[in-house]
Amino acid sequence: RLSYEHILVSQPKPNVTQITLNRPKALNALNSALFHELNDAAEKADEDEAIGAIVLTGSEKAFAAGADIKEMRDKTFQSAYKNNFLGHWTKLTTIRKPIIAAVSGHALGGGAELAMMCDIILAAPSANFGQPEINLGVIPGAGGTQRLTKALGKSLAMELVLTGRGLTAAEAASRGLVSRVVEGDVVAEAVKVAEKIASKGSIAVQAGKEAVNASFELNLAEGLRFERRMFQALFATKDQKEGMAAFAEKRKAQFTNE
Ligand code: CO8
Repeated sequence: RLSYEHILVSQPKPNVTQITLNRPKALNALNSALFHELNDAAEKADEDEAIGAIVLTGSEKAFAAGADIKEMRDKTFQSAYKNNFLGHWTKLTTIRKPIIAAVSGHALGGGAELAMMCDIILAAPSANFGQPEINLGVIPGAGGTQRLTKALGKSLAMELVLTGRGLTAAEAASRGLVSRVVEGDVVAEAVKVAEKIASKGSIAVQAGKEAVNASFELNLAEGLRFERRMFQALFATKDQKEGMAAFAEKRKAQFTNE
């Protein structure tokens, strides 16, 4: 863990892993090496029984100002296509534990797309989100035309993608791109949310994440069927017995993640 070059990994609470993007001089521009480290750290947290949720953040000035333009500029179609350039970016969406993004400052291009790969986004008042790729002669390549459109609707997403203009934190919150704007320490608040999630039964948490994410892939009838099957399956867990017994006995549930 100490060997990462572009990220910092810490454990602000016994059950929370925090990953901090750490290329301050480049406003956390995302390069290939950084993504390999991010994927590795996220996978380790996913496999760690003690960890219940992950916080992903950047600096005060930038969550991430996008893919590293200097790394990209001389790429050819042939090499990008043959080597599946940035194909490993979506690895984060296969992590089973919840990931909470704490966004301050710029979240642009690949930085906005990275935030949108997380499960919950909390924004500082300084946060700004945008897809400025059009100014570089390209379009978003890691979900900006898809996840942003699902979050904001067609008209606003189209405006952002085609003009390159950004969204303020307040606008992002009013349109549901982020869950809320946090005055004060947004990272501390994200850790608090992560800790709260980590205190629940991990099987139910994983099922909740999987079911909400299914709504992006399935039609309503299939999504409802999936949800009901997961709900029914949870009656096989000890956490369901404990959670409902604790309610009836007017005490706090002690989940064992079984
Ligand atoms: N890539 C590389 N370096 C960057 C990037 C970046 N995206 N953003 C900032 N930097 C560097 C600057 O070059 C500068 O370095 P140096 O000091 O060596 O000149 C340093 O960070 C500080 O930046 P600025 O001096 O520009 O800081 P400002 O506060 O003046 O401006 C901005 C901040 C507005 C954020 C500005 O830096 C900017 O416009 N950055 C580029 C934003 C952008 O266009 N992002 C989109 C990139 S394209 C993309 O993300 C495509 C993703 C596709 C994924 C495909 C997956 C398959």
